[in-house]
Amino acid sequence: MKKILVTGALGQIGSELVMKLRDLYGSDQIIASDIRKVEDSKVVDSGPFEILDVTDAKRMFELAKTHQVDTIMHLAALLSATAEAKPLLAWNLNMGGLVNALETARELQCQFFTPSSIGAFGPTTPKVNTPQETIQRPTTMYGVNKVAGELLCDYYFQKFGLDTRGVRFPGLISYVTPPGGGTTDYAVDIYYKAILDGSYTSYIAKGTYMDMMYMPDALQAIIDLMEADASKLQHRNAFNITAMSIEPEEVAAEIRKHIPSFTLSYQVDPVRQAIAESWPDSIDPTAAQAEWGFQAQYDLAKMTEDMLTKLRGKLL
Ligand code: AKB
Repeated sequence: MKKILVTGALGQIGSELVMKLRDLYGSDQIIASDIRKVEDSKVVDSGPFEILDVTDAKRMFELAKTHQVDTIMHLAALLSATAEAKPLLAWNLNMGGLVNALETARELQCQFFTPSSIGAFGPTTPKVNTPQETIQRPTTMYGVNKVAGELLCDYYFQKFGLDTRGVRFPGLISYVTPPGGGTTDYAVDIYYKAILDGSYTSYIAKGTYMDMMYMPDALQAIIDLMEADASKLQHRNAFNITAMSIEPEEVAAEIRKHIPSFTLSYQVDPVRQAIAESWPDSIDPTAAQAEWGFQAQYDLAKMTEDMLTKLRGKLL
């Protein structure tokens, strides 16, 4: 039976991943951790929870050792827009946290997962159907962290034989925990505002395509990749995965099928727009499909219907 330490467990991915892992492997098998504790949180209340600042290498190692974990899922990180506002903090947290998690995994011989992102690409990367292996010269601190992270995970596999695995996530959309400080967050905010106000002002310009994915597909991808036959994995740490390539007008049109009066306007944020323009329009997930059977279940229409239904239940 797996015993998994999850860092950043109260974040956008962590708060849903922990619950799914507890359903799959048992509540006591999943050690959730985050830099702070939140009251009335399902993650905190449904199983073991530990306070962990991922830049504290000693505490991370001790926690992993005490709980005798065999897997580390390292999610704690600053997202792209926050990292651009606080680049040194991003370097220290994103890279420091990752190297501490990898070292803990190496010493305790754990299987290891950490996400990369479409942010690992840059303006000189081919923009459409971006290949699995291609130019990676990102122009953001987040992107620099993600490329370095992909390489570091490959290094730990090649040098130490550590079973490191990862995906390049697109923007993730969920009704459970809002993201914080990302460039793709508009695609979450738009659904909340559609329900609450019937209108949304987008900070991302009309016609700006980015890859996105609904959270259930993202969680399933993590589980499938971690359970995949290691002998079939050639890329290991940076599989392109995506469910849809969309821009604000397309999301609005889909929302209007359920809320006909919904209106969309724009007040473009130059910082997040520049980040979005430096990223691909669409990425090619064929390596993930071929090597471990990745397949998204939700397209824009199916996701929109589910988001609006769930958010109505939550917000109204
Ligand atoms: C962000 O916008 O920073 C993230 C990402 C695509 O990695 N959602």
